[in-house]
Amino acid sequence: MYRLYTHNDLDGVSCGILGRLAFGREIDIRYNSVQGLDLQIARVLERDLSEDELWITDLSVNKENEARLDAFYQNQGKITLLDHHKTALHFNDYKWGQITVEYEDGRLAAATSLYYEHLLERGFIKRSDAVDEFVELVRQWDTWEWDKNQTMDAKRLNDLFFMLSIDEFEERMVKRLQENEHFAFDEFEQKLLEMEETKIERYIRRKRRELVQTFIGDYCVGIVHAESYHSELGNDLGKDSPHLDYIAILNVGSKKMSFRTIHDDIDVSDIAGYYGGGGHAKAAGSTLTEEAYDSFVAKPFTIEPLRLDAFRNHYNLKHSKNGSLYINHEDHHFFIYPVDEEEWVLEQNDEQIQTFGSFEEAERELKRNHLAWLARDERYVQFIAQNVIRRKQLNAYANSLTFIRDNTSDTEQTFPH
Ligand SMILES: [Mn+2]
Repeated sequence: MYRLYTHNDLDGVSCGILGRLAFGREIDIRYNSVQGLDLQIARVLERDLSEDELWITDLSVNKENEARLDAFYQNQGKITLLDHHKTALHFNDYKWGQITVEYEDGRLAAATSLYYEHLLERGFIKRSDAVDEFVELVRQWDTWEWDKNQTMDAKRLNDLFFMLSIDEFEERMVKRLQENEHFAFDEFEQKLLEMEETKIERYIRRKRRELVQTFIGDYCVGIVHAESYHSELGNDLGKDSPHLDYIAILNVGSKKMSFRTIHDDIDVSDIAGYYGGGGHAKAAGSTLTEEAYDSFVAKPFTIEPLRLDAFRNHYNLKHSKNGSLYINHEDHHFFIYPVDEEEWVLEQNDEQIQTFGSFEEAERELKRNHLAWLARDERYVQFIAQNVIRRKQLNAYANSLTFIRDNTSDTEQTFPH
């Protein structure tokens, strides 16, 4: 018997699909959550597995199972653990561990692409264009390379995965890959996907209005509570607010949290690791511990959500050489304007607080530390008008000084109060 223990996400289940393609009914496939795997592994290792071959893909095991698996391997047991998570790299110390995070050409690895190559090498599966294409979509989805390459079918594949049960998805995909030369969605799936895309867009718009911002440790964090679409949320909210170091997505019901970042200099697997979880540099997760609950749920509870930058403006625009006006919850106003290309001034309530090398840096500082948003045109026009009036008053004032000076014969100046 062949046995596969794999993750219950798209990457993990696609390993199952490959296993089914290779071995049909000769393979026993178990889809597990990160938390559920260890119990399953402990249980199966109690059985007589002398005739069996085992794979664990897209997941790793705890210390006890690590020792058990090594003993099993030393005892002529056939086991391979294939994973692509950085947090699993220490399994490479074992002959039965094969962890690849990145290929030599710079592409990131996924469990599905690693298992496909493993099965090809062992001669268990036949290469085909359809399977190549399917594996590549899964790889791009799981490594988030689809976003950079705009491989929308990779995202659609994951959407479809979430719309169907695991069994139904597995069955559909196995049939598709066996019968077709190339991988494609059928008409029914395309219709479903269109509806789903509209639904996700609406969900993200609603969640954006619930996003709160705070500092936790050294990081400026965006926090949102959500049960679904964590990847899309993390990505869209992160891009919408690049001043945030990462986005924390909380599910108090399931006591889980996900971390996502769009920044290359931030590694959210460190943050997840701190709370006992793990993952990748750009996407990681952990359980919502009591400590995490305090930092991410209790303390930020009274913070008002981040307001959206005005998006229908014609005058008050970012990067404007005439200046951009921002306001915050305390009704302070902030003005960013260029002195020249390399010097941007940030003013708070008409007083300069700092200068920056670019508009982005000034806005980042403003958004991180003053929680301000781009004001609407009406407010901008009012602000500019007041400034014109103020300037006129200043000019009149300066003129009056000149007038006074011109009318005094001595050099002493009289200042009106
Ligand atoms: Mn994976």
